[in-house]
Amino acid sequence: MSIGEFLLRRLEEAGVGHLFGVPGDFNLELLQQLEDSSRLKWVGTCSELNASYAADGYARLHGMGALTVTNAVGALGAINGIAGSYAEHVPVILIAGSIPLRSIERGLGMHHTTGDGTWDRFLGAFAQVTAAQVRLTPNNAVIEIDRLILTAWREKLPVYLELPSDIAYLNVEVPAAPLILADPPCDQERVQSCAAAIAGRLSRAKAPAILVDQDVDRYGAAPEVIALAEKMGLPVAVTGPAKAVIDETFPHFAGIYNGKASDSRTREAIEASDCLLSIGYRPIDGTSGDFTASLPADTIRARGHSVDIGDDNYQAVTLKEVLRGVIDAVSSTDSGPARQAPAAAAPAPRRPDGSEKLTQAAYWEAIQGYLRPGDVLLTDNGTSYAIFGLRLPAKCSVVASIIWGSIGYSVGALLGTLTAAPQRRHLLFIGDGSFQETAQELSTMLRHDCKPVIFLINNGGYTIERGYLGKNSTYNDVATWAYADLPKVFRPDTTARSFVCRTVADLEEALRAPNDRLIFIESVMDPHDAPASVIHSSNNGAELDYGPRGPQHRDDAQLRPVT
Ligand SMILES: Cc1ncc(C[n+]2csc(CCOP(=O)(O)OP(=O)(O)O)c2C)c(N)n1
Ligand SMILES: [Mg+2]
Repeated sequence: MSIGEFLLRRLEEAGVGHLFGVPGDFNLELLQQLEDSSRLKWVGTCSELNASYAADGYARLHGMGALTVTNAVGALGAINGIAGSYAEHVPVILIAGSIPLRSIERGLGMHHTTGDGTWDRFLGAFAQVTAAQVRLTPNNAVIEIDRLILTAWREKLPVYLELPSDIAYLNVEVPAAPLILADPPCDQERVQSCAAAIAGRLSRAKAPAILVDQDVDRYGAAPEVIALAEKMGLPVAVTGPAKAVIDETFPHFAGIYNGKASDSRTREAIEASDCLLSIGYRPIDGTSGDFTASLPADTIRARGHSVDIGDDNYQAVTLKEVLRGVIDAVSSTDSGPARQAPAAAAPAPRRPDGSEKLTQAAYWEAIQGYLRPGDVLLTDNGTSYAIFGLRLPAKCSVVASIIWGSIGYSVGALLGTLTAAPQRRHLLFIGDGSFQETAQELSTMLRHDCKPVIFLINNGGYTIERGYLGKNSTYNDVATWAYADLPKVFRPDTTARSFVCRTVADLEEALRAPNDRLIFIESVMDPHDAPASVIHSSNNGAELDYGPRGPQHRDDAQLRPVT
């Protein structure tokens, strides 16, 4: 089989049904093989950055994603998104069609290189932000393709493959057996003693609890966490990046833990626990309430492939197997209702008069009412972070880049989630500033007749940043676009429904539109209107970022909470 065909076959066997990306002379031969074989579906994007975001969004719902780009100019366009996948633990396969081996062996300078006879710079760049990198050759292709795909899947991290353009059509001997995505078997003694140690500690504790970070989703362990919590009646809190990983309608769901910024009951459940099972917890500013988090001394730290309990470190164990062992080892606590009441829901509704100017408060209240079970919610950085304060119906998913936090991510990611799960309803919450980074990918959604609902907040700029610094500064302003006209620009024969909402009544009308086509809802709001949680977080961020002598203390330098 040819090397290119084998690569496509392996991707297909790994469950990857779509390939995102942008063509170039160095990957056209692989794209021709894709077209000839019809193994994967091609989804061309407007930019490599957006392709990297799309593959990431796709992987979050589908388990793995892939993109192909051309040498260097394409690959470096995608590197921001790939680094984001690395930070957010998302398995993405980046295939860079690269310069022919002939050029490398003969030292021929080529376009899309730095022109100085070097070839390894981009492998070096990607070594910083991927779990594995390789330049394929006819000698290594069979082994390395499997190694990289398996590494991405096992580590939940991106990988980078260079496919030189002159080898894709060469035939090599390939295995007949399909690629099986599986972890190496655990060491059974280690799994059993680890599970017994966790079960013993949880059972002896008076107030045991579980803290879930996003790896629980990546390793597919949410059903086990829920089963354990149910059996023992344990409260389960999540970090922001893990919002919706535990169904928020689950009776033992205890809210979002974020140090001092948490609801008091959530904080109590975690910090006053005498045995906390924390799973994949990564303390950064946004998951630790700006480093005010204080986990109990007796915290068990479980990860994808290892567990720390007191002095013991368990290796050769996988999260799901450990949790299954714990579930079997603990006895059922007939606790009846949840020990820990779930954290507070969204603020009590206030009935605004329909003709009132739209405010952030009224907006998020209306959005809360719009949500349905099973929705996929995407959010970008900005005041749209308010979705973290909403109470989600059953079976919803949240896709956001909280740790990496690259604005514009959510537009590309939306293309990916729509491609991965077309049967679900997808809602994007984004600000004008973030949207301007990657807006053109809307055209790909229209091209493929996708039907998301896009909620865009037009507040003239970077409101979340105004809470750090520059409350009235022009550097926080953006150009005014006719956002709601864009569907027409990107697809002249579009049937998308577009709305511009300035009042509560406008928004209510837009929300009544049926979901039978793309809906674009632009909501115009005041640049100084922001949810209190977002303003607090920005104000705290400024203290961390600039220190006590920073410019944020000047008069009127910062958007502050309304008192
Ligand atoms: C790629 C990138 N560039 C810049 C930033 C810094 N940044 C974070 S949020 C933000 C503003 C977002 O503004 P908008 O999307 O309009 O949201 P709003 O707060 O106005 O609702 C900026 C510039 C970033 N996170 N990522
Ligand atoms: Mg804005």
